[in-house]
Amino acid sequence: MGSVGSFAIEDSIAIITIDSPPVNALGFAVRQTLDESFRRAASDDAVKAIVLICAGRTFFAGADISEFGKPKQDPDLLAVLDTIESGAKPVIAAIHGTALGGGYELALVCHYRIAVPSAKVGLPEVHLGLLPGAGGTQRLPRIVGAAAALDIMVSGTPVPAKKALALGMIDALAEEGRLREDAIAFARKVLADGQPLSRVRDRQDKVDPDKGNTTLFDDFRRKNARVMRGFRAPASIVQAVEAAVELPFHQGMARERALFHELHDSIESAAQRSTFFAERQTVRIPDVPASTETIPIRTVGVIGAGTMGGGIAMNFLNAGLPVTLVETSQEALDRGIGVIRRNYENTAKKGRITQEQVEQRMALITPALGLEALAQVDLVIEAVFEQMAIKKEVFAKLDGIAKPGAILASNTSYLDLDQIAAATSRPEWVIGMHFFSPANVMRLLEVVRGQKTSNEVIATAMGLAKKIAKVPVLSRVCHGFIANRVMTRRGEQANAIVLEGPTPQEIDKAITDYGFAMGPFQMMDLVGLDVIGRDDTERSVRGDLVKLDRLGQKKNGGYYDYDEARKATPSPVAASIIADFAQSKGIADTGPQSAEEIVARLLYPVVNEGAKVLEEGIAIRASDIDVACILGYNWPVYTGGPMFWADTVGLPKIVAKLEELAAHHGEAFRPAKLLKERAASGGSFTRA
Ligand code: T1G
Repeated sequence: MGSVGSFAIEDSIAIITIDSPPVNALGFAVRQTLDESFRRAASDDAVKAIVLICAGRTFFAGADISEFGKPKQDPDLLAVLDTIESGAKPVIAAIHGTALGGGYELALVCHYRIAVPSAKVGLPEVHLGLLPGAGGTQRLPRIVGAAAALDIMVSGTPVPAKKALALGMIDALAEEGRLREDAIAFARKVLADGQPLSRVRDRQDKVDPDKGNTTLFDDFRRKNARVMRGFRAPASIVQAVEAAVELPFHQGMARERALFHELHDSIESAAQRSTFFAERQTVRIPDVPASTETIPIRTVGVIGAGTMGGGIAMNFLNAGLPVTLVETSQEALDRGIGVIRRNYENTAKKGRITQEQVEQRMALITPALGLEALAQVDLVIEAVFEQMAIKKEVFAKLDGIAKPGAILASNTSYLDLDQIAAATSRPEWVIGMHFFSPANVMRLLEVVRGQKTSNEVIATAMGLAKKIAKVPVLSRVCHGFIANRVMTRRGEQANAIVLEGPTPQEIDKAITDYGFAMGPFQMMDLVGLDVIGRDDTERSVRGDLVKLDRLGQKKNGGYYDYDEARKATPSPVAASIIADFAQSKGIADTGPQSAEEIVARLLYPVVNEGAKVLEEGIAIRASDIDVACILGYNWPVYTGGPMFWADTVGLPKIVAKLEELAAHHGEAFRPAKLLKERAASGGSFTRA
């Protein structure tokens, strides 16, 4: 028996158990063990049926992503699946946890699938820039039909067991906690029934009806154009499912292999696989050992029930933690709680939570009008107006109210956390927990460590992030921390080059074609020019537009004109304001012309700022900067984020362009020392 499994026979049923923490990924040792075990079961006449089960937290969670890009080690997954599927004895896959990717594809070559109600099955390869490459694109349509298969594989969303049963993705539910016993009983029943074995690959009844139905696929592409935009894998999945419908199985498998290899070798998939691991790397802090004791957080206080405070509170309510929500007036409190309820009601209308869950979460809120209500909470998160004086006042009061051992967190997005901590007698207990709006949706949580923040408080905040479904990125104190600081460079460049010839629509198109959902001018019009430029001191195009009461989408247009349906069209008024402003500044039309040049001008300074954030020790690692930009600013994940993308562009090319820009536009473009060093040494930011 291989090193990661066990083989037992109970009354003619072979039980093959794989135990390869943390998630029974189908790495080399697991594949070897599976191959040996199934060959043994096939050759042992005492064995009449086989149960395949996993120990630990989950059934196989897929191929071992860490093996990608490394030399192949036989037996490869397809060979192992073939050994299982070509056997003459019934095989029952016993599923708990999350049978995902190659894990569920392995279940599909078994003759039957039984799962506990808490299990989920799915094919999430699309999130890695891949498609199910072990037969999933050919077998799943043969079980659920092409339409359902497209949804499952293009969304990548795991399917809960009960729904999987209804779809036919599994054949039976086991009792929670009795998976092994119920799987063995299921195997006995299969033997007793004596039905001839049927293989998923041989079924045509779910795919034949769609032969020639090109409308099904064209409609799917059209309906999903927005979410598929810029990605390669979704389009390949659609092609693979078309092959499942139109071609015999073995030809469909060949089509799947070809499409899989194209994706596997793409930069997009390398970027998305890198991001998968980068998101899990952020919790590793060199000077805060993983063994650091954390503080139990059972109750939370949120100061401010506005957009941010309400969204922050929802994260903890979703995790079942009671929240004391503090405002300065009953009217503000009622409004804030009303917004939270409406958010939950809308989620319930979409079927994502039940009405009962809405009420359960609302019942966890304790409204309060004074900070005194926070005297006993374990964690306080302040989300008041972004002004240092106000924050200092709040923290000074909190210092006199909060119990010893309470963590005092600020949601500040730019301000100096050390100054805020200094307003208290307990700076060790002060930390930044910077949520991104909408706080109940965006997965990034920037955790800001002050000079004096204790390791226990840092470890607690980083651990709490996972509990509230966030990905934490640790930052030291600087203006804007990580994501806001590096992405501010993009906004600055957009405002600069719009004076040098490129129009707002040309700049927005260049950046949306690069992969962002929205360009900087579309974003400013959406948020509101009076909001975005609220703190501006010097004259700007934005300020001139506001003076004309052009506030963006909400009023009279902004950089664009809008019709009643808020459809944007280029604005002659904005063009004239821009031209006048440029003339007043003596700026000539010397800006970047091509989309590629616009992207370089907008994003190379972001990379440069990332290098500075690294060399100043604000961020621990380059991939943390990528995670922060992908999860905080929707930087297109298939580029890997600014630092991964810079490596694919080539650091010397970026340095040369920045030097050229510095010569024309000043020192702000001068490449950071670390960037120049990496470029000169042939190094990179994110390559191992
Ligand atoms: N390969 C290698 N390591 C993996 C892994 C995988 N598939 N999945 C998880 N890990 C590691 C992860 O890096 C972390 O390591 C630890 O396990 C716990 O993960 C041929 C080609 C299963 C739902 O995409 O969705 O099959 O940081 O922190 O929140 O068609 O992990 O502790 O050292 O995420 O409880 C398809 C990816 C692969 C599933 C558990 N499968 N994994 O979530 O724990 S491609 C996937 C997940 C494929 C075939 C194709 C989640 C999880 P460390 P975690 P979790």
